[in-house]
Amino acid sequence: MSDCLFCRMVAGEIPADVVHETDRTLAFRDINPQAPTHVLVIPKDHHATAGLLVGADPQLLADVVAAAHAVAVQEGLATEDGPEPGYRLVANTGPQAGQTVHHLHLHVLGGRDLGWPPG
Ligand code: DGP
Repeated sequence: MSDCLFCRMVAGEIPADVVHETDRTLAFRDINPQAPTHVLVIPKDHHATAGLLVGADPQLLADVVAAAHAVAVQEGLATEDGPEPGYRLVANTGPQAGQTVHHLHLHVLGGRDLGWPPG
């Protein structure tokens, strides 16, 4: 989609600080980090939400989650077989949850104690 910010990043039209990439996913640092590690993981194809993607292409949703875990391992937030020290995956979905970019993205947050409940 030509008017989608994240599609334009996938296309290389807008610069991104890429930390991980597969043939179908891209991960880059958030422009406004909320934690020492704050990376966004997206499918390269445009899908607005996880709920829409799981119906259209469930394997791609699995690929996005796998990429998020790979980022967490790369960032020292988890190991291949364990969750220590830990990280949070967030998918803001819809206006009341604060989704501002309507291209599915998983926030990978970590590197500090994360409070609960979130704001
Ligand atoms: P959300 O509120 O869940 O839709 O999160 C959108 C995130 O996208 C937000 O944390 C800020 C980030 N963001 C917005 N514009 C840019 C950009 O141009 N580059 C990068 N790297 N991140 C962006």
